[in-house]
Amino acid sequence: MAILTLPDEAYCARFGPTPSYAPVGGWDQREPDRLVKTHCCFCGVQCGIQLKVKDDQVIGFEPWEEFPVNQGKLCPKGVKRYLQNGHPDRLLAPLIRSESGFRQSSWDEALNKTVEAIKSIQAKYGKDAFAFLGGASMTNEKAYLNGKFARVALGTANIDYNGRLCMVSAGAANRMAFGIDRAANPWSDIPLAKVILIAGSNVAECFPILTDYIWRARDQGAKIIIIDPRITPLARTADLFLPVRPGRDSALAHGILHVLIERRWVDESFIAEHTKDFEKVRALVKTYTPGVTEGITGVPAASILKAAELWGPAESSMLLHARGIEHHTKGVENVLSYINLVLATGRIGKPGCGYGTITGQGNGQGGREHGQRCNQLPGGRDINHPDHRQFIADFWGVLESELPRQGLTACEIFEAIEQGEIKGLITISFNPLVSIPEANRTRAALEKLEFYGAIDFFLNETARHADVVLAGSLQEEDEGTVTTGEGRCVRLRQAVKPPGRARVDWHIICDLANRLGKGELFCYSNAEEIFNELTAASQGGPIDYSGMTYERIENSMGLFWPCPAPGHPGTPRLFEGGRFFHTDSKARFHAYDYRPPAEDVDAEFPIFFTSGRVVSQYLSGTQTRRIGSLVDQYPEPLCEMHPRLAEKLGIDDRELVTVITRRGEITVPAQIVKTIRPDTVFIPYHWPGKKAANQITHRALDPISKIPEFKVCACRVEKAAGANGHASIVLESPRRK
Ligand SMILES: Nc1nc2c(c(=O)[nH]1)N[C@H]1C(S)=C(S)[C@@H](COP(=O)(O)OP(=O)(O)OC[C@H]3O[C@@H](n4cnc5c(=O)[nH]c(N)nc54)[C@H](O)[C@@H]3O)O[C@H]1N2
Ligand SMILES: Nc1nc2c(c(=O)[nH]1)N[C@H]1C(S)=C(S)[C@@H](COP(=O)(O)OP(=O)(O)OC[C@H]3O[C@@H](n4cnc5c(=O)[nH]c(N)nc54)[C@H](O)[C@@H]3O)O[C@H]1N2
Ligand code: SF4
Ligand SMILES: [Mo]
Repeated sequence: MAILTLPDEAYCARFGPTPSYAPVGGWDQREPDRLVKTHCCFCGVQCGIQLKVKDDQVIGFEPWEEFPVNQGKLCPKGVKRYLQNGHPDRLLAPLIRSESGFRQSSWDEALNKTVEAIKSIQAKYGKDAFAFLGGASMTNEKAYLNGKFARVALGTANIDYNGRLCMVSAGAANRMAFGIDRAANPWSDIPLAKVILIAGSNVAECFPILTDYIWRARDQGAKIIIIDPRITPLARTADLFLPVRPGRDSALAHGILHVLIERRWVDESFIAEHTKDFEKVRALVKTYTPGVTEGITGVPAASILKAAELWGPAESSMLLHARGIEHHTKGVENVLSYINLVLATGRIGKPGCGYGTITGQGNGQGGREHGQRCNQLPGGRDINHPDHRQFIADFWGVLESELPRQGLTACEIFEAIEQGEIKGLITISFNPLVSIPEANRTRAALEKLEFYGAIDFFLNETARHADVVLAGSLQEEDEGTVTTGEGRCVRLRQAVKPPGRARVDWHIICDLANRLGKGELFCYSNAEEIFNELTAASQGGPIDYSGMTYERIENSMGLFWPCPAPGHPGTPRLFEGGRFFHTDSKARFHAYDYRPPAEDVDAEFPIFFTSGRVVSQYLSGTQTRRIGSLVDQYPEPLCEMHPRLAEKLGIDDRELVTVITRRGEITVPAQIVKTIRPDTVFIPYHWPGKKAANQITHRALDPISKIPEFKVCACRVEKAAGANGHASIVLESPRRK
């Protein structure tokens, strides 16, 4: 089997040795004690990987070629993910903030301090004054436990998670259109499609391994259409690129549907038999002629016609989208408008025909299923539905009347802290100071809290404001499962024990519950027991895992839900035979007229600002800004701008520019590229402090999903005051490995 940790000979012959690619201190050449088959800790592709373990430390990796999704392939982050467990910044003990900074403490002291704060805040201000924020990088087991802990041990309504910044627009739209929230197809369907439409996703940088599926389709003659304000790496190889103005996607989808109807490329019999409300959409899109649509979206009418001509008569097709259309105040409406194209042509529920929102975080799918969202109970149950409440109350052995009601969403929790309504907070696997809009407000809110506790394995920027930091576990330090972007539940394996005095996350949660007097409901001897409780709690619910066991998952390289019985094979492809998950089995069209973004460009702020990712950095950067070779690949945030805009402003490549919005400003070097619309600038958001894109974004929320409008606001761009020549900024940077 090939070992990928060393650059191969052919590579070295061509490029010479690659010292910067090696970890600090060089490659670890020792023979491992064992190889552990598990998954990458980063994106929703969840590539299979084998971790090399020596003396209870992760020292490297080997490909896991049998895992079908990536067949041994890994992206730049995947090949470096192993460097975290032995990292010098790894938290090894609980920390307590004192006058002179953080000091290490015993677990007893840290946990008691946390529990005392919970009790005193709740006694003084009520149960809901203490909030809990979870995350979707964690396992299904922890997502379930977070929800149970908040509702049963804390008794608070205010629990939500970082997927509120990520998957919720797609999730809401999926439930509205199809009655279920999951990718409709296994990715093995992608190479079978003859047309692939990708809206608002930089697949090559954000889901590198998924690119392979799209190229396989292309090799078999598929046409690729990309909709994005930037010519992303994948767009450079596409058949058709639609350079949409930020914040205009629902109009663009309506424009394409207009042409499909005019040219009679809609499947009237599928629409009649399997869907509802098409007539409302037909009436709505009448006015979205190619000319009108061009006026709104900036996409040439000829390209709109071409998109319809490719999609309309295709024998098979797949729609994929990600945050580019979802991070909007009309994120749900954008998704529903694109789904209309799939339903109108009836191409779903068949090999090579379907749909998928590309799930972001490692457990972006499972993280939204098991009850850590403010409106959700385990099994995807609705916290407002009396029967669902009763089922879970009985299952947990508590009174239905004691089960909290729906609470606030993630950004709303920070607003309630500002208002003084929430006084205490615990976060686990979330770095809101970097990841939610208007960082200055977030920082002020954190300082307003009477108590803040963070559970993490690195001291992330938010945790620096904590009173107590509880040293938790990395993905490879715990057992569990995650559900991938396909809807495939896979098994994560513990490779090593948490180092020092760090603890497995779920032990910390259970210990807190115990100290809050609810220990009897949080008695687990291993992660499998939590999983078995989770699957039992999901039985009969909208998200049914009740047929799954660790053994079954491992034996079949993952199981797709719904999997409602022990002998059930799981459901890789949804909607076969045109059967959807609403009670009448019909899918729903939705007719939302286009409306502009919350903050559109004007004379004072004439440029669109948008933000997103680069391939070598991950989310708020806590994990990847510590890995030297990933930092070298893209060391600091750059502001992408078109040469025409740069010329107008008199800016050279790598010269410092200041991007100003109504919230604040950020100064970074310019990166002049022809691959972005001249009316738009883009800055990746993986850095904190003065380099944080979220200093200038805004908290306008989608009314249904409550996702912030990360992908569009209005800005002004200027040559930085006092900027002299070409600059590189020295960032306060964590230690490197
Ligand atoms: N390298 C890397 N990979 C990651 C992550 C990471 O941080 N780094 N994060 C993971 C997570 S959690 C997520 S959610 C995914 C995100 O995956 P993606 O959604 O693919 O990534 P983004 O860069 O957020 O945005 C995608 C694209 O949206 C475009 N865009 C901006 N505004 C608009 C608009 O109005 N309309 C349209 N159609 N497009 C627009 C941007 O130009 C960008 O190319 O990536 C996952 N994978
Ligand atoms: N401007 C702008 N802002 C954005 C976006 C954008 O496109 N533009 N994208 C948004 C999106 S899609 C997302 S998903 C969010 C993500 O934003 P966050 O969720 O805040 O980002 P992360 O970096 O994942 O922060 C998670 C923290 O969890 C820790 N962690 C990871 N795994 C575990 C675990 O298993 N256990 C414990 N205890 N800790 C763990 C990491 O060390 C890190 O400190 O950012 C959002 N913010
Ligand atoms: S594609 Fe995603 S899961 Fe695969 S190696 Fe890269 S970051 Fe990890
Ligand atoms: Mo995300």
